[in-house]
Amino acid sequence: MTSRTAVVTGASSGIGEATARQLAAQGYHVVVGARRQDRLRRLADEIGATALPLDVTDDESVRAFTEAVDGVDVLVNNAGGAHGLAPIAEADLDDWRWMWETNVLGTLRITKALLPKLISSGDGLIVTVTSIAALTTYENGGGYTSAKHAQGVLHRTLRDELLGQPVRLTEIAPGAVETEFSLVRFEGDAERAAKVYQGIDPLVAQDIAEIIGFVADRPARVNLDQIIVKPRDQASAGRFARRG
Ligand code: 8X3
Repeated sequence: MTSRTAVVTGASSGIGEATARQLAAQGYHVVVGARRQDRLRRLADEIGATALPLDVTDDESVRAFTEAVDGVDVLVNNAGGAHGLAPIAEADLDDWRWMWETNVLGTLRITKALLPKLISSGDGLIVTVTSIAALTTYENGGGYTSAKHAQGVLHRTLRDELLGQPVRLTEIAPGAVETEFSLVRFEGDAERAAKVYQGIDPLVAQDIAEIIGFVADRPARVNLDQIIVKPRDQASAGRFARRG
């Protein structure tokens, strides 16, 4: 039984929740952070994790969270998401601000805050869940792709800056994963969200969680730098093989 501690952000649903379950099953002491406390506590009770309130866009919340965590071996930067799907010409500044705050500055805030603990663990690991949107652009996706690119650059820069320190860094860049992602992007429009995954066999949160579990359990010498994972039915951000 490992006594390693893993922090998972955005853990109240989707990839974050599945990752928390996966790491708990692998014997990690998991600290789950998210804004939605009711869901988070239910999850924590179920898997024997510690639930702490966390809003990665808020300095004070990140400070309190960091203080409450004794030691950290693994940080999974999962909090983030998309708001809207609009051409640049019609960009909603508030949507852009939200995406940059959560994906980019949120990752920066929590990573910076937990970095001393990750280094002093002697074998730290930072997994950042970006997206294929961190590697490509697509029409109407500028707010999200630019935020994901910036988040990816932050993560990859840290890989360089931490060279020589006992911290591994893995970027996971998923394509279409059926979670609440599209529901959030389309502000609760379930019909529009469902269309994103219509006629394809999308990835599910557990697929990503198992990859993170695999990454976490590699020996300290093994750094999986970047993992791109898409459904078989998806060739690129905009190309899907849809049935029916
Ligand atoms: C989600 C994947 O293709 O909608 O991160 O940008 S995509």
